[in-house]
Amino acid sequence: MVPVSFDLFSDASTSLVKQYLSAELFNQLKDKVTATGFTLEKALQSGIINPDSAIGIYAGDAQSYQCFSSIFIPIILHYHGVNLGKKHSTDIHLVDFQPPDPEGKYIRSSRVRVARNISGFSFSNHIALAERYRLEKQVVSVLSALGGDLKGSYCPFEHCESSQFKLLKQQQLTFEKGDRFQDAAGINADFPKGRGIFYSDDRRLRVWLNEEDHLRIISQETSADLAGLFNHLTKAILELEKKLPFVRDERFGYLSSCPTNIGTSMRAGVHIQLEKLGQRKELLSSITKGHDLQIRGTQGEKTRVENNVFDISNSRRLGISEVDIITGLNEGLKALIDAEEKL
Ligand code: DAR
Repeated sequence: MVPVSFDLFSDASTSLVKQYLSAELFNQLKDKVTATGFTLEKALQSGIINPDSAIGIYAGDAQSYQCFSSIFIPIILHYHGVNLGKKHSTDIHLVDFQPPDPEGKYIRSSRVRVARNISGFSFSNHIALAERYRLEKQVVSVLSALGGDLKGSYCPFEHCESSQFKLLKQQQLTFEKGDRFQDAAGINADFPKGRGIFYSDDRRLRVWLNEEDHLRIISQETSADLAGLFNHLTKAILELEKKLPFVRDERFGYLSSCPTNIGTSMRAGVHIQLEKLGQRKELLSSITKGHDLQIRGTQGEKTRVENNVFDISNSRRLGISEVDIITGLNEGLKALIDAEEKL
């Protein structure tokens, strides 16, 4: 661990935590410790080691958001652009709207995911190995009881045949060791121990266990049937919520290790090929921004766009409901497809 003192960020650092962590705030927080032993020093590791971090801080448990609230709140206000006086409301129910690209002319795949953490356990960047095994056992017993079209199987990485792991990777069902930001935060500790992937028999539902958060519950398919995908995920979330106590805060919604993923913790997006709009970046950007959508590279966060295939997803997660996210994405995609066809 990199020892911290006030002048802890390099001049090259562009992170929000550097912007908001004043000397007095640092001195006020540096000796605080949460019940699980999480400290400011641990929270800042990734942002110190990676000056190009956008945020630069992770929570190690639910209590971090209270214990270090004087640094988390300004970052949350800046990133999510919300008024914290309002409670975050959850609205997650079945929806019914037409797909934005019924013939699949543009949309190559659709994906909706939520992050969830289980009460009583440290987050992925701070959890001890024994605790991670206990968490894995508790969650897998609930996943294994899923029935109907959610029924599936769990593959623990450390006992997964390399041939099976290769197959899961080919089917893009699994996840790899975390990137350098996650690594510096502690998310890769003891990898791959206590990690694994659950997938339903029809492969539409996947649950990553102990990646950046305890659970990443994902519904994914190659069609553009956003409503069907969202409804499938909603069923899974509501089923799991009956037996797993998800960490949720009145103001911040569902809590996650990275403050960018709180609130709904939902990212709903598509891979969409826009040959013409791809040559009109300012038009593409104005339409996405106008619909609260963000553009990522083809392989996701911090990657580049290949062959005009854009990863387009919701930019808001907090102060908006799950249903508003998916209907907003649908409206935004219709506007993009309309613009593409007009060019
Ligand atoms: N790389 C970290 C986190 C950014 C948000 N993405 C997540 N959580 N995967 C940063 O501070 O840039």
